[in-house]
Amino acid sequence: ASGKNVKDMGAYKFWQTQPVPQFGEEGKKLEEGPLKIQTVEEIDKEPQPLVAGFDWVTVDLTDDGEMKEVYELLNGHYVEDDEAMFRFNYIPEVLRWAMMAPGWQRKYHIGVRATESRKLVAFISAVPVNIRVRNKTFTTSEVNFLCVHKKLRGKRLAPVLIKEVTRISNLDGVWQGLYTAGVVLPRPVSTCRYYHRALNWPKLHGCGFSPLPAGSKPQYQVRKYAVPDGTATKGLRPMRETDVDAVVSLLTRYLARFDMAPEFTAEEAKHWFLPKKDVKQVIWSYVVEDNNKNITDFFSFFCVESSIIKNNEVLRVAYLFYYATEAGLTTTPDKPALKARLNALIHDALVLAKKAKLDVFNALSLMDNGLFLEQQKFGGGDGQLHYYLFNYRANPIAGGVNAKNQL
Ligand code: NHW
Repeated sequence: ASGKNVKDMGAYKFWQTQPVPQFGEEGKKLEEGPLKIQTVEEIDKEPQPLVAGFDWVTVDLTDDGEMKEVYELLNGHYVEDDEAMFRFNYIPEVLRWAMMAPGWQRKYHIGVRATESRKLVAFISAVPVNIRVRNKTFTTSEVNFLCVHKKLRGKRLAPVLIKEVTRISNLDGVWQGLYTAGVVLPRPVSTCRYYHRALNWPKLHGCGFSPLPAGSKPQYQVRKYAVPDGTATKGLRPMRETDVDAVVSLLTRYLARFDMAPEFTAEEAKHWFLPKKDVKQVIWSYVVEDNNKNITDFFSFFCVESSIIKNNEVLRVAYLFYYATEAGLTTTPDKPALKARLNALIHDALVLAKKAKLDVFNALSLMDNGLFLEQQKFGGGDGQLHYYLFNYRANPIAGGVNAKNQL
């Protein structure tokens, strides 16, 4: 991801005006909570005017034509790696899953069109998410897919889009935001590192994603990353709609172990974890059912493609999503048992992802991932993911760093 990596607040002309924790106050233990309190009456009823030649629109993602416009904007202009070798390719099925989650409203699919050509040139979106930070739970707008056409970069359009999604949220009585980015902004609540586990090493090598380590040979790498044909965990099966309540219960108890986590309703769990009848599958979720028909374990991963810019092919990338296991919930947490169980589950996740023809499996240094990343042959990547809260001061959440140190 591009952007500056400086921690000088003066450099952040826009962000220094926003209710976010600023650099320079780290280290002190602060009282957690909103930074700025306002009422709906104080919020502008109209958006800020755009420069001449551009109009605000809301995008109708239920319309295939408008969905295609968002897809094409992102496909050509969304996030790239530092060397511009790969760019996210969020297909409509993924965009629908991500932006039409329970509670979605069309007014949060905010676009900018060129007045004359009607071309969509910028976009930002949000969905409501209930998030718990330590012992407080609040509603946030989770902002994603901020994108400005490459020809309009550097013209301060991003701050205008961010202010617009803030205004729309505020008019709905939502005062907090949640977002992640590869760039450093004031000020991350947590920072994670990306880890990658090759599934299709020859393809990853061919496109420049995985170098051949010095002294190794391609066939050694292929052997290193080979996975068995079948899964090994007894009772493992795809999650079904009838599992939703059991999964929510298990996941809620498991996520209570962490300082920051979303809270899932049954409706949200259904949306986020159960595959839709789409042309292309986006989400894979599995449970382990024991002899007494109890759900003891759960894991999920989703796929987002990346375009390989040089040859227009795509990499099919799996991202580890939520997981939970009873092995992490014993009153005296037994680390060896948790470690063994997670390794077994993630090993099976790799088998299933390979079967689904995914090329690489990504995970972050968060939750309990430090217990399996090394053993499952994940390697640390260049990318970092910073987590941000808008209008909420929180002491840093160490999850990412701890997980990394456990390796
Ligand atoms: S992160 C992915 C963001 N998108 C991309 O990287 C796509 C490729 N890049 C672009 O399209 C996931 C443009 O470069 C963008 C910036 C649009 C990024 N987040 O218009 P200007 C998300 O979608 C600041 C926040 O001239 P530009 C999450 C930058 O620091 N701010 O730049 C999005 C500078 O401010 P400063 C970012 O290159 C969360 C200003 O933008 C940013 O033409 C949004 C420059 O603007 C980023 N990723 O366009 C926040 N990248 O203070 C939501 C740059 O330094 C907040 N900037 O002068 C919560 C709101 C909801 C609250 C509810 C109560």
